[in-house]
Amino acid sequence: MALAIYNGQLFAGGRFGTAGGQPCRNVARWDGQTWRSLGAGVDDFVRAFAVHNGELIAGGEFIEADGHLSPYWARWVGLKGDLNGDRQVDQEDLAILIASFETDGAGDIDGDGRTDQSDLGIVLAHYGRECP
Ligand SMILES: [Ca+2]
Ligand SMILES: [Ca+2]
Repeated sequence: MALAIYNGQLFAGGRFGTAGGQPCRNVARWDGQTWRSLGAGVDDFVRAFAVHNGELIAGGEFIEADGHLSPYWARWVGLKGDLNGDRQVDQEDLAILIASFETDGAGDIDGDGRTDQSDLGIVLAHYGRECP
């Protein structure tokens, strides 16, 4: 099992088909409330994660990632401020941030261990954006 914190969310990789009852193929993302899939997942064992240049890199024994040929490694580019992982930054993300304000909870986007105005600034700076 490999674990990483990226964009304020916990990522888990390994060899599994579901996470918390959600279908997740070998890789999953915890948004603070529920496990979510990363697209179509990857087709085999995830061994390790690394965060580099704002991207989450996964390495393992897979050949495909999210339905594309991507042997042994894959990159996940998150949308900054998208706390619930629905690929857009909107009032739901703002609500998650406000609910965890002044705690170490789900709204800690910059990873300094605290949800505060700098994280709020990130959400507001990206508000209304959607991932292509
Ligand atoms: Ca969102
Ligand atoms: Ca923070």
